[in-house]
Amino acid sequence: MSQRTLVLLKPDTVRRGLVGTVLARFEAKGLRIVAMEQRHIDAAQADAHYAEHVERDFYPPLRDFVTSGPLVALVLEGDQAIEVVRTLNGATDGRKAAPGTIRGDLALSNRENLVHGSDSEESAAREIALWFPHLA
Ligand code: RTP
Ligand code: MG
Repeated sequence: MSQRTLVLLKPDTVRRGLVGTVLARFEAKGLRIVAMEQRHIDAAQADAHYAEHVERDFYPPLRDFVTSGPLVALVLEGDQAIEVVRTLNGATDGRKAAPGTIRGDLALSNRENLVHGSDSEESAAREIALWFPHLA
């Protein structure tokens, strides 16, 4: 079943010059880029995106990180795109993520882990509406 999912290439991806490398992995997998934009978000947009995490202990440094510089937001489309992107991204903690995944190959942090991918159909719909309202 074709799905759309919201992906972020977080500020560490931009800072490290890995936008092309990470995008190439999604494209090579066969996912189609529906929309893509580089943005430097403010705290309000971070809070809206991470609504489920705003009360968590780890959230204040996460907010500082995702607002620390430009990121690239995109919508990817393809068969089972939500789960496929999560599998490509790998486990949250880059130190534990499996080799072959984006985080496993390229990240060494639990916070600065390069990528975000929507975690369910409901999250994808909410996040696509938040980042790209014209697609909702
Ligand atoms: P994401 O939402 O970014 O795709 O990552 P995820 O589902 O694998 O992880 P999630 O649990 O949703 O956490 C969101 C982001 O918060 C940062 N994080 N820091 N204990 C910590 O310091 C901690 N835990 C999570 C990461 O940037 C994670 O991707
Ligand atoms: Mg998540």
